[in-house]
Amino acid sequence: MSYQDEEEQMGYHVDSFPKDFGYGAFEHESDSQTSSETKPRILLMGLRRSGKSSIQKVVFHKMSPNETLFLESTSKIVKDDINNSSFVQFQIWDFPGQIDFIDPNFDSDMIFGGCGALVFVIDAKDDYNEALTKFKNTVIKAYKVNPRIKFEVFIHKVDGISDDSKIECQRDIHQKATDDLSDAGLNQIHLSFHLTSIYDHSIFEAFSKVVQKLIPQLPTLENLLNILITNSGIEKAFLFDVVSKIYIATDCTPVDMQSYELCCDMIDVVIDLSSIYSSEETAFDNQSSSLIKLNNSTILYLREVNKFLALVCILREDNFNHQGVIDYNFLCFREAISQVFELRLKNRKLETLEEQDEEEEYKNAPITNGGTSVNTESTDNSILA
Ligand SMILES: Nc1nc2c(ncn2[C@@H]2O[C@H](COP(=O)(O)OP(=O)(O)OP(=O)(O)O)[C@@H](O)[C@H]2O)c(=O)[nH]1
Ligand SMILES: [Mg+2]
Repeated sequence: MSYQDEEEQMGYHVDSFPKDFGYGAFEHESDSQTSSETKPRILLMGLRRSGKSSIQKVVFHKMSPNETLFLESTSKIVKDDINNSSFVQFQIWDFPGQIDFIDPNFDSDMIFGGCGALVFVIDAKDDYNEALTKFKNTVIKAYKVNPRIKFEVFIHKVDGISDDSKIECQRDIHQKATDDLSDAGLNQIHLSFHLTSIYDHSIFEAFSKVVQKLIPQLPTLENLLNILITNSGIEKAFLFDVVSKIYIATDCTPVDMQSYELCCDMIDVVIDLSSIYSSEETAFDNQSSSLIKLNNSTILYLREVNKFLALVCILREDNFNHQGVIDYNFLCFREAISQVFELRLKNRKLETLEEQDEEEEYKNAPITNGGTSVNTESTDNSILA
């Protein structure tokens, strides 16, 4: 069932972005769309009512946080395709809280096999001991099937909790979770912890970090951003996926929440205004840019990078005197990004051709060992790939 259908049935309203300003196929990719089976998966797991479906709806479907109060409990695995940019293509699987791994219908090889990241949501406002037990069992099971999974713990619903209590809660959960895993002989597993709430930007920030780990080109993107900021007098730059407002890369300077929030708000302003005053096609196109001067001599500057991505920078007003240099550097940056896309597309096409060749070779290989076709070369290649 698509989100649109669900939305109509439940009659809730989705704010901020117009409905048609959604994800779609990236035009360069139409001939090489990754099939949903091969897209990396992000699994959302955790106890019932911990907030999994709310996170998915708020981050990827623009549901306003208050509307999540009316979400019904999930009864079966809900798979959601995210095609937001050429770099970021994945599926999110939202699990029902009561799912039981001992159930013979739970095909753990299939579920954890193609999984890139497992997000385990723990309700910080609830007693979390039961959640930790479930977390331990989940990690043990998932790691056995696929040791490459990234394990991400969202200590969720931290709105209305004081900063001290948040830190104490994170420390306690971190300690207990790592102790549980070392008791199970799994010290080598790396866990990442995030304090999150759907009522502020923390959930977008945390999801940005989860998604970034699934982007193989991340170091290249970060490098390009570093080069851009050092040569343009920019303080901070984010490469945003415009629809979800998750940032897929930033430069190497530390991220502070306030700057991230400012940049998110800027995207909202730009998209909302241009959706009102321009046509559907031009709401976000290659002419899209915006400049906002703040009252503390700081400038926010947004430029379109491609159909799905925008660069949002924070810089001092004095440094903006050389706007020509900044704009020129930006064009070089945009060109470099498109080259990364092209390279990736070429590699994909090559991979597909190689796979086809291998299949052909395999079919034509001499038959030995009483009917079993043996072709060591192609087997080696497929392991390397
Ligand atoms: N205060 C607060 N409440 C939240 C937050 N996230 C989700 N909730 C609330 O938690 C309740 C449960 O949310 P769901 O998203 O349905 O939980 P779930 O994990 O999908 O539950 P199941 O589908 O039953 O497994 C809803 O009433 C949400 O409004 C949050 O960040 N803060
Ligand atoms: Mg749910």
